[in-house]
Amino acid sequence: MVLRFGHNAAMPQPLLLSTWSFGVKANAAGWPVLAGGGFALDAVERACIAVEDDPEVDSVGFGGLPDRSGRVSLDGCVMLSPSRCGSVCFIRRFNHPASIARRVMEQTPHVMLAGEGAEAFAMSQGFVPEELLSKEAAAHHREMLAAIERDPATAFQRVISPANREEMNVRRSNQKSVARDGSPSPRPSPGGRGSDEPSHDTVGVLALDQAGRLAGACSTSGLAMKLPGRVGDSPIIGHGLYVHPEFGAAVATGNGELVMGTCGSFLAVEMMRRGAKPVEALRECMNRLIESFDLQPQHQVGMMALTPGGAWAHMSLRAGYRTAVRSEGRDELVESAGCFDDSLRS
Ligand code: SD4
Repeated sequence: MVLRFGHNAAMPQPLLLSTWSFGVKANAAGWPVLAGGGFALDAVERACIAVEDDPEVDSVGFGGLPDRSGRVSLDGCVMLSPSRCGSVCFIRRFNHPASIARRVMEQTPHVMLAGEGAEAFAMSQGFVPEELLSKEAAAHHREMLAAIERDPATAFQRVISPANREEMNVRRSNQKSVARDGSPSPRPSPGGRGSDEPSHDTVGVLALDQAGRLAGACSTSGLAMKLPGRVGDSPIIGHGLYVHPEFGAAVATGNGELVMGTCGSFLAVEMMRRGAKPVEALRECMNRLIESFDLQPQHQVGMMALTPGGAWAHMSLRAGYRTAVRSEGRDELVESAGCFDDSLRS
Protein backbone atom coordinates (compact mmCIF):
# COMPACT_ATOMS: atom_id res chain seq x y z
CA MET A 1 0.00 0.00 0.00
CA VAL A 2 1.32 3.45 -0.86
CA LEU A 3 0.58 5.85 1.95
CA ARG A 4 -0.66 9.29 1.03
CA PHE A 5 -0.45 12.49 3.02
CA GLY A 6 -2.98 12.64 5.79
CA HIS A 7 -5.18 15.72 5.57
CA ASN A 8 -6.91 16.44 8.82
CA ALA A 9 -10.58 17.26 8.99
CA ALA A 10 -9.84 20.25 11.22
CA MET A 11 -6.68 21.81 9.79
CA PRO A 12 -4.04 22.31 12.45
CA GLN A 13 -2.07 25.46 13.05
CA PRO A 14 1.38 25.25 11.48
CA LEU A 15 4.19 24.41 13.87
CA LEU A 16 7.97 24.20 13.60
CA LEU A 17 10.17 22.42 16.16
CA SER A 18 13.97 22.43 16.01
CA THR A 19 16.54 20.89 18.34
CA TRP A 20 18.87 22.83 20.61
CA SER A 21 19.50 26.53 21.03
CA PHE A 22 20.45 27.04 17.39
CA GLY A 23 16.94 25.80 16.67
CA VAL A 24 15.80 29.39 17.18
CA LYS A 25 17.79 30.38 14.12
CA ALA A 26 16.58 27.31 12.23
CA ASN A 27 12.97 28.18 13.02
CA ALA A 28 13.46 31.80 11.95
CA ALA A 29 14.53 30.52 8.53
CA GLY A 30 11.79 27.92 8.16
CA TRP A 31 8.84 29.72 9.70
CA PRO A 32 8.10 32.10 6.80
CA VAL A 33 7.45 29.04 4.62
CA LEU A 34 4.83 27.71 7.03
CA ALA A 35 3.35 31.12 7.79
CA GLY A 36 2.93 31.68 4.05
CA GLY A 37 1.04 28.42 3.59
CA GLY A 38 4.08 26.62 2.11
CA PHE A 39 5.22 23.01 2.21
CA ALA A 40 6.53 21.51 5.46
CA LEU A 41 9.43 19.95 3.53
CA ASP A 42 10.61 23.37 2.32
CA ALA A 43 10.41 24.66 5.89
CA VAL A 44 12.57 21.88 7.36
CA GLU A 45 15.12 22.15 4.55
CA ARG A 46 15.47 25.91 4.99
CA ALA A 47 15.78 25.46 8.73
CA CYS A 48 18.68 23.03 8.25
CA ILE A 49 20.45 25.28 5.73
CA ALA A 50 20.40 28.18 8.20
CA VAL A 51 22.33 26.12 10.74
CA GLU A 52 24.58 24.42 8.19
CA ASP A 53 25.66 27.85 6.92
CA ASP A 54 26.40 29.22 10.40
CA PRO A 55 30.17 28.92 11.02
CA GLU A 56 29.55 29.46 14.75
CA VAL A 57 27.79 26.10 15.03
CA ASP A 58 30.47 23.46 15.55
CA SER A 59 28.31 20.38 15.04
CA VAL A 60 26.44 21.02 11.79
CA GLY A 61 27.71 21.96 8.32
CA PHE A 62 30.70 24.24 7.79
CA GLY A 63 32.57 24.70 11.06
CA GLY A 64 31.58 21.25 12.34
CA LEU A 65 34.24 19.51 14.42
CA PRO A 66 36.23 16.94 12.45
CA ASP A 67 36.82 13.24 12.94
CA ARG A 68 40.04 11.87 14.36
CA SER A 69 41.83 12.24 11.03
CA GLY A 70 41.01 15.95 10.99
CA ARG A 71 38.33 15.80 8.29
CA VAL A 72 34.75 16.92 8.67
CA SER A 73 32.06 14.49 7.50
CA LEU A 74 28.39 15.38 7.36
CA ASP A 75 25.21 13.30 7.53
CA GLY A 76 21.62 14.29 6.86
CA CYS A 77 18.17 13.09 5.89
CA VAL A 78 14.64 14.18 5.11
CA MET A 79 11.37 12.30 5.43
CA LEU A 80 7.70 12.72 4.55
CA SER A 81 6.46 9.14 4.84
CA PRO A 82 7.71 5.55 4.73
CA SER A 83 7.69 5.73 0.93
CA ARG A 84 9.15 9.25 0.71
CA CYS A 85 12.52 9.65 2.39
CA GLY A 86 16.12 10.38 1.47
CA SER A 87 19.46 10.34 3.20
CA VAL A 88 23.17 10.92 2.73
CA CYS A 89 26.12 10.15 4.96
CA PHE A 90 29.88 10.62 5.06
CA ILE A 91 29.73 13.78 2.94
CA ARG A 92 33.10 15.53 3.10
CA ARG A 93 32.89 18.24 0.45
CA PHE A 94 29.34 19.63 0.47
CA ASN A 95 27.73 21.76 3.13
CA HIS A 96 24.03 20.89 2.80
CA PRO A 97 23.44 17.20 3.49
CA ALA A 98 19.70 17.62 4.14
CA SER A 99 19.25 19.28 0.74
CA ILE A 100 21.26 16.56 -1.00
CA ALA A 101 19.14 13.99 0.87
CA ARG A 102 16.02 15.69 -0.48
CA ARG A 103 17.35 15.27 -4.02
CA VAL A 104 18.04 11.59 -3.32
CA MET A 105 14.38 11.28 -2.32
CA GLU A 106 13.08 13.26 -5.26
CA GLN A 107 15.42 12.27 -8.06
CA THR A 108 16.44 8.66 -7.43
CA PRO A 109 14.80 5.33 -6.63
CA HIS A 110 17.11 5.04 -3.59
CA VAL A 111 16.84 6.12 0.03
CA MET A 112 20.46 6.49 1.09
CA LEU A 113 23.75 7.38 -0.61
CA ALA A 114 27.13 7.33 1.15
CA GLY A 115 30.55 8.87 0.73
CA GLU A 116 31.99 9.25 -2.76
CA GLY A 117 28.79 8.12 -4.44
CA ALA A 118 26.75 10.66 -2.51
CA GLU A 119 29.24 13.38 -3.43
CA ALA A 120 29.20 12.46 -7.11
CA PHE A 121 25.41 12.60 -6.97
CA ALA A 122 25.53 16.01 -5.26
CA MET A 123 27.85 17.28 -7.96
CA SER A 124 25.51 15.98 -10.66
CA GLN A 125 22.68 17.89 -8.99
CA GLY A 126 24.56 21.17 -9.11
CA PHE A 127 25.75 21.37 -5.51
CA VAL A 128 29.08 23.16 -5.25
CA PRO A 129 31.94 21.47 -3.37
CA GLU A 130 33.63 23.42 -0.59
CA GLU A 131 36.04 23.02 2.32
CA LEU A 132 34.09 22.24 5.49
CA LEU A 133 36.88 22.57 8.05
CA SER A 134 37.02 25.98 9.73
CA LYS A 135 40.17 27.37 11.35
CA GLU A 136 38.53 27.07 14.77
CA ALA A 137 37.54 23.44 14.18
CA ALA A 138 41.07 22.62 13.01
CA ALA A 139 42.48 24.21 16.18
CA HIS A 140 40.09 22.18 18.32
CA HIS A 141 41.24 19.03 16.54
CA ARG A 142 44.89 19.80 17.24
CA GLU A 143 44.10 20.30 20.93
CA MET A 144 42.21 17.02 21.11
CA LEU A 145 45.02 15.11 19.39
CA ALA A 146 47.55 16.59 21.81
CA ALA A 147 45.34 15.61 24.75
CA ILE A 148 45.03 12.05 23.44
CA GLU A 149 48.79 11.87 22.95
CA ARG A 150 49.29 12.94 26.56
CA ASP A 151 46.77 10.39 27.79
CA PRO A 152 46.02 7.68 25.20
CA ALA A 153 43.56 5.98 27.55
CA THR A 154 41.15 8.89 26.99
CA ALA A 155 41.02 8.40 23.21
CA PHE A 156 37.46 7.14 23.17
CA GLN A 157 36.28 9.28 26.06
CA ARG A 158 36.94 12.21 23.77
CA VAL A 159 34.40 10.95 21.28
CA ILE A 160 31.72 12.84 23.09
CA SER A 161 28.57 14.42 21.87
CA PRO A 162 29.06 18.17 22.03
CA ALA A 163 25.59 18.20 23.59
CA ASN A 164 27.19 17.85 26.91
CA ARG A 165 28.72 21.27 26.83
CA GLU A 166 25.32 22.77 26.21
CA GLU A 167 23.69 20.77 28.93
CA MET A 168 26.47 21.50 31.41
CA ASN A 169 26.07 25.19 30.67
CA VAL A 170 22.32 25.02 31.18
CA ARG A 171 22.78 23.17 34.44
CA ARG A 172 25.30 25.73 35.61
CA SER A 173 23.08 28.64 34.62
CA ASN A 174 20.09 26.98 36.32
CA GLN A 175 22.10 26.58 39.50
CA LYS A 176 23.19 30.20 39.41
CA SER A 177 19.69 31.37 38.68
CA VAL A 178 18.15 29.28 41.44
CA ALA A 179 20.70 30.61 43.90
CA ARG A 180 20.17 34.19 42.79
CA ASP A 181 16.43 34.58 42.38
CA GLY A 182 14.79 31.25 43.14
CA SER A 183 13.66 30.82 39.54
CA PRO A 184 14.03 27.14 38.59
CA SER A 185 14.17 27.56 34.80
CA PRO A 186 15.80 30.61 33.26
CA ARG A 187 15.02 31.29 29.65
CA PRO A 188 18.18 30.38 27.75
CA SER A 189 19.45 32.35 24.80
CA PRO A 190 20.72 31.01 21.49
CA GLY A 191 24.36 30.03 21.64
CA GLY A 192 27.29 30.39 19.30
CA ARG A 193 31.03 30.03 19.37
CA GLY A 194 32.46 32.63 21.72
CA SER A 195 29.22 33.13 23.65
CA ASP A 196 28.65 31.87 27.18
CA GLU A 197 26.57 29.07 25.74
CA PRO A 198 28.26 27.35 22.81
CA SER A 199 26.00 25.88 20.16
CA HIS A 200 25.85 22.14 19.65
CA ASP A 201 24.67 19.01 18.13
CA THR A 202 22.46 17.76 15.36
CA VAL A 203 19.82 20.06 14.06
CA GLY A 204 16.65 17.99 13.88
CA VAL A 205 13.56 19.74 12.55
CA LEU A 206 9.89 18.71 12.49
CA ALA A 207 7.24 20.75 10.71
CA LEU A 208 3.49 20.67 10.34
CA ASP A 209 2.15 22.87 7.57
CA GLN A 210 -1.23 24.51 7.00
CA ALA A 211 -2.32 21.63 4.77
CA GLY A 212 -1.68 19.18 7.60
CA ARG A 213 1.48 17.73 6.05
CA LEU A 214 4.31 16.59 8.31
CA ALA A 215 7.98 16.70 7.32
CA GLY A 216 11.26 16.14 9.13
CA ALA A 217 14.96 16.69 8.50
CA CYS A 218 18.29 16.14 10.28
CA SER A 219 21.75 17.54 9.59
CA THR A 220 24.93 16.93 11.57
CA SER A 221 28.69 16.61 11.55
CA GLY A 222 28.25 13.80 14.08
CA LEU A 223 30.45 13.28 17.07
CA ALA A 224 33.72 15.16 17.29
CA MET A 225 36.82 12.92 17.15
CA LYS A 226 34.80 9.98 15.82
CA LEU A 227 36.75 7.35 13.89
CA PRO A 228 36.83 8.19 10.19
CA GLY A 229 33.87 6.50 8.51
CA ARG A 230 31.71 6.48 11.61
CA VAL A 231 28.07 7.29 10.87
CA GLY A 232 25.56 7.90 13.64
CA ASP A 233 21.78 7.80 13.88
CA SER A 234 21.02 11.14 12.22
CA PRO A 235 20.92 10.05 8.56
CA ILE A 236 19.43 6.62 9.28
CA ILE A 237 15.69 6.55 8.65
CA GLY A 238 13.91 5.26 11.75
CA HIS A 239 16.79 6.15 14.06
CA GLY A 240 17.52 9.89 13.89
CA LEU A 241 14.24 10.66 12.11
CA TYR A 242 10.95 9.00 11.28
CA VAL A 243 7.80 10.51 9.81
CA HIS A 244 4.47 8.90 9.15
CA PRO A 245 1.85 11.24 7.69
CA GLU A 246 -1.01 9.62 9.59
CA PHE A 247 0.56 8.98 12.96
CA GLY A 248 3.31 11.48 13.61
CA ALA A 249 6.97 12.37 13.39
CA ALA A 250 9.94 12.03 15.73
CA VAL A 251 13.55 13.14 15.72
CA ALA A 252 16.49 12.29 17.97
CA THR A 253 19.71 14.05 18.87
CA GLY A 254 22.58 13.07 21.13
CA ASN A 255 24.72 9.95 21.15
CA GLY A 256 23.79 8.20 17.96
CA GLU A 257 25.06 4.84 19.17
CA LEU A 258 22.37 4.85 21.86
CA VAL A 259 19.59 5.87 19.49
CA MET A 260 20.68 3.25 16.94
CA GLY A 261 20.45 0.51 19.54
CA THR A 262 16.78 1.26 20.12
CA CYS A 263 15.49 2.54 16.72
CA GLY A 264 14.52 5.67 18.65
CA SER A 265 12.50 7.68 16.16
CA PHE A 266 10.71 4.71 14.66
CA LEU A 267 9.84 3.52 18.13
CA ALA A 268 8.33 6.89 19.04
CA VAL A 269 6.16 7.00 15.92
CA GLU A 270 5.17 3.36 16.31
CA MET A 271 4.06 4.07 19.89
CA MET A 272 1.95 6.98 18.60
CA ARG A 273 0.50 4.68 15.93
CA ARG A 274 -0.60 2.40 18.75
CA GLY A 275 -2.33 5.26 20.54
CA ALA A 276 0.35 6.80 22.75
CA LYS A 277 0.48 10.56 23.18
CA PRO A 278 3.79 12.15 22.15
CA VAL A 279 4.90 12.44 25.76
CA GLU A 280 4.10 8.76 26.43
CA ALA A 281 5.87 7.68 23.27
CA LEU A 282 9.03 9.57 24.21
CA ARG A 283 8.92 8.26 27.77
CA GLU A 284 8.99 4.74 26.31
CA CYS A 285 11.99 5.68 24.16
CA MET A 286 13.83 7.03 27.19
CA ASN A 287 12.96 3.95 29.23
CA ARG A 288 14.36 1.73 26.46
CA LEU A 289 17.61 3.68 26.55
CA ILE A 290 17.79 3.48 30.33
CA GLU A 291 17.14 -0.28 30.37
CA SER A 292 19.36 -1.05 27.37
CA PHE A 293 22.59 0.80 28.17
CA ASP A 294 24.98 1.30 31.01
CA LEU A 295 24.60 5.06 30.73
CA GLN A 296 27.66 7.16 31.38
CA PRO A 297 27.79 10.80 32.48
CA GLN A 298 28.68 11.91 28.96
CA HIS A 299 25.64 10.21 27.42
CA GLN A 300 22.72 12.31 26.30
CA VAL A 301 19.75 11.76 24.00
CA GLY A 302 17.05 14.34 23.34
CA MET A 303 13.93 13.65 21.30
CA MET A 304 10.95 15.54 19.91
CA ALA A 305 7.65 14.05 18.72
CA LEU A 306 4.80 15.70 16.82
CA THR A 307 1.38 14.46 15.72
CA PRO A 308 -0.50 15.45 12.55
CA GLY A 309 -2.93 17.24 14.87
CA GLY A 310 -0.18 19.49 16.25
CA ALA A 311 0.33 17.86 19.66
CA TRP A 312 4.01 17.66 20.51
CA ALA A 313 6.42 16.75 23.29
CA HIS A 314 10.13 16.62 23.90
CA MET A 315 12.20 14.65 26.38
CA SER A 316 15.82 13.91 27.16
CA LEU A 317 17.89 11.56 29.26
CA ARG A 318 19.43 14.47 31.12
CA ALA A 319 18.53 18.05 31.79
CA GLY A 320 19.92 20.58 29.37
CA TYR A 321 18.28 19.56 26.13
CA ARG A 322 16.09 22.32 24.62
CA THR A 323 13.59 22.53 21.78
CA ALA A 324 13.01 25.72 19.81
CA VAL A 325 9.27 26.10 19.19
CA ARG A 326 7.72 28.35 16.55
CA SER A 327 4.02 28.75 15.86
CA GLU A 328 1.66 31.64 15.31
CA GLY A 329 2.42 34.02 18.19
CA ARG A 330 5.05 31.75 19.78
CA ASP A 331 8.83 31.79 19.36
CA GLU A 332 10.73 30.32 22.26
CA LEU A 333 13.28 27.86 23.51
CA VAL A 334 11.84 25.29 25.91
CA GLU A 335 13.97 23.21 28.25
CA SER A 336 13.16 19.55 28.87
CA ALA A 337 13.46 17.70 32.15
CA GLY A 338 15.99 14.87 32.31
CA CYS A 339 14.37 11.44 32.60
CA PHE A 340 17.51 9.63 33.63
CA ASP A 341 18.20 12.30 36.24
CA ASP A 342 14.62 11.73 37.48
CA SER A 343 15.03 7.98 37.54
CA LEU A 344 18.18 8.36 39.59
CA ARG A 345 16.30 10.47 42.11
CA SER A 346 13.26 8.22 42.43
C1 SD4 B 1 25.38 11.42 15.92
N1 SD4 B 1 23.24 11.99 16.84
O1 SD4 B 1 26.11 11.46 14.96
C2 SD4 B 1 24.34 12.49 16.07
C3 SD4 B 1 24.99 13.72 16.56
C4 SD4 B 1 24.38 14.34 17.68
O2 SD4 B 1 24.92 14.77 19.86
O3 SD4 B 1 23.18 14.56 17.73
N2 SD4 B 1 25.23 14.55 18.66
O4 SD4 B 1 25.45 10.55 16.80
